[in-house]
Amino acid sequence: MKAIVTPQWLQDSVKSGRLLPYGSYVAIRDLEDETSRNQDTSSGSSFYSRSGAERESSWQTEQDELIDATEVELLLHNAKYSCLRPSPLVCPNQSLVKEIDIIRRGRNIEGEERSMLSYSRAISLTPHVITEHNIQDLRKLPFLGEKILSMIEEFLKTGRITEAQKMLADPRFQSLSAFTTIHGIGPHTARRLYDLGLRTLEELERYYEVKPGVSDEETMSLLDAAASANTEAAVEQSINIGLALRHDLSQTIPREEVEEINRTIMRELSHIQKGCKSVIAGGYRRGKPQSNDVDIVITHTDWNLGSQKVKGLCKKLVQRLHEQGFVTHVMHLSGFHKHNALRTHHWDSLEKALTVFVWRHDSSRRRVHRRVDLIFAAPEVFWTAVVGWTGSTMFERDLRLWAKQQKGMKFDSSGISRRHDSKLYHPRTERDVFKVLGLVYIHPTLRNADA
Ligand code: 8GT
Ligand code: MN
Repeated sequence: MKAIVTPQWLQDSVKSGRLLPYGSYVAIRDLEDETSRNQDTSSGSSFYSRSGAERESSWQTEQDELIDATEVELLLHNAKYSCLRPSPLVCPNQSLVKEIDIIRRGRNIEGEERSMLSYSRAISLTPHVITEHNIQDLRKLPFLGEKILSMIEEFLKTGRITEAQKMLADPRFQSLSAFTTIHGIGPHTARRLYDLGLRTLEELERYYEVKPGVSDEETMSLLDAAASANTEAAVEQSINIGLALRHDLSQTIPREEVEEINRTIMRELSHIQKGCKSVIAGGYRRGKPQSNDVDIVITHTDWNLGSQKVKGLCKKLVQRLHEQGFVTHVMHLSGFHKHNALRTHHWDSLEKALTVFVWRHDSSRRRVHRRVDLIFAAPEVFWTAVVGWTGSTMFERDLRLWAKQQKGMKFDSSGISRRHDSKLYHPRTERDVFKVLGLVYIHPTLRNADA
């Protein structure tokens, strides 16, 4: 039997550190009605009214507002893979998680991948309440190392982790951290810039000859160089844009604006191709009140012909958004080849555009530049793309690991395949994605396995 409950059940359970009886949280409202209303928040406004036939084709439905409590009970709190565990947005150990995250960031900017991963893992493993009394349980987890355990102990005693505090005070950590906040600057580039003697973002601006707030808007020429995406010049260009717009791009985006950006983009898209639909993925979908960017996954509602209809749409849409004054820059545009054999720079072979969006002068909104990622997927891989772009990063990592190590399958945003015979799966719903991978469905708001 299913027990469909309201998100409040989850919030209260998280607060009390255990799953509560769900009797008083059962959603008694008319489910059918509720489901169709919820859908509207994630698809373009022009596609609200669906014909009966369309409504029946179940692959479009997304019922992810309500939570099935019986399913949550099937999840394993101490499992190694975060795709087997429920990870709520805010956990009772948030201050501990933040402290460990400082060390994780330190490892990341120094390029110490393996060490960084063990801190990421430790972070994802701490959603339940940890006290001095149950630290023994934590010690039983074979995948938490001695060093991190003693840090947790130190935190429980003193409310601080010495190594994290040292790191925060380290000028090198401060410079590298600041540098990596700029779009296009990863740990490697940050260290290279530091070695050149650069220390502050102001110095970076001078080095790149960038004026804050001013960026030449000729970057649309990148559109034509699309195939050569991720060349040195393109990376350089995106650093330039990231630096020039850093004061805008560092401001977070509230949920209402995320939704409005999605509606606006889908309205523009409907002028090019009717019958598309979208899901806002990323942190928004995991329930974050504020996002750093907007990730929109788009497909066509026609299961059979959709694949043809989305082909080449990404570029057309970006061009139109630019003409209409909504997109000022394109940092990256890719996926116009069916398969990226080397798979070096990107995780999947979907058509996508990483853009800078801004409200037009005629809009009542403030003109703050926003990072918006547009991802196009054929219907057969729409839900794998949505799962792949919903995150969190640790959740995705474990999903790929789980598929490979436990199921002999390969998961990425552009599809699921079986390794031994390359059989491809075409899930029609998000639940199908989990089913194919042999996993209990995990509600998006329970995929917050990062800090
Ligand atoms: P935020 O935007 O508020 O910071 O939070 P977020 O939405 O969780 O982070 P994000 O950096 O926007 O990433 C969203 C998800 O997309 C992450 O889970 C990440 O794993 C995934 N993702 C990328 N880049 C790429 C990519 O190139 N391909 C695929 N398939 N997934 C990606 O960030
Ligand atoms: Mn995002």
